[in-house]
Amino acid sequence: MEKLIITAAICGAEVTKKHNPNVPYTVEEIGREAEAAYNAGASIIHLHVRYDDGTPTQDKERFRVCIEEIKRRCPDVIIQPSTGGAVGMSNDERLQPIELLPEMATLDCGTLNFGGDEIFVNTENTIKYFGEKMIEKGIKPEIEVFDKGMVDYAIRFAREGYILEPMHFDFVLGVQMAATARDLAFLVDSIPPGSTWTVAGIGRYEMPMAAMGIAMGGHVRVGFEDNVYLEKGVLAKSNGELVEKVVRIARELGREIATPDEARRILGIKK
Ligand code: KMH
Ligand code: ZN
Repeated sequence: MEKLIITAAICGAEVTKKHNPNVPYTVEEIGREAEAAYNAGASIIHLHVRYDDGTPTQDKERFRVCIEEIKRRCPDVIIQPSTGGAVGMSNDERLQPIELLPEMATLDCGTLNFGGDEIFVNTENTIKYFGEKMIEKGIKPEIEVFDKGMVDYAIRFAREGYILEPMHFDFVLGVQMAATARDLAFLVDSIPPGSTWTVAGIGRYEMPMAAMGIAMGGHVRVGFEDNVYLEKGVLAKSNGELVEKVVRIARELGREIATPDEARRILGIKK
């Protein structure tokens, strides 16, 4: 098995300090949380940014200063800005961070319910538009999959030239699609040979899904964006604690942890 790539989704757009006071908002807090995750073993930082009051933003300049702060603290980590942003943002608003030419960025491959009355909209044209932009700028997409149909969209759009292969998928389970072993196995079985994948379980499903990802030879995403608890009733003090827990499980299961450069090789990213 390849070494394990751990992605830390340190901030998200929806979770707040009311859920966990350690959720980062300021540039300094975002840098500190990225560093804690990196020191614990994360090789990729999945990045959303906030204004100091916690409001999510896709503002290019805010991304620029946050990325500079992260790179100052962990120069070799892979930074993966979100192009999902927050529900309700326009396409061009969401795409701003790719102007900074990050090594990776997310590419959400379908529309889904996002709690209450919220809908996270990714039409076919949106997916194609984002895919083309990422090819143009040489950015490796992480294809965000919340449902099986999104795998099928990615396969179709790759065939049509909007996404390059081999593809890298992130299965986000527990938002719309259930977070079960059966669902994860179904998704893994559905992606083209030669693809890579990671799994992110939401809320209480985070660590069970991480353990399954480790055992199945996939990769793992954890972090405050997906879950704020270290264990039942215990808030995590930092994203670092969540990454440390994944590292402990991986060690028990005999899986070594990838460095950022090893992650680049596994994902086919040229630095
Ligand atoms: N905040 C969600 C609406 C991504 O980063 O690409 C979208 C999201 C997915 O988090
Ligand atoms: Zn995200």
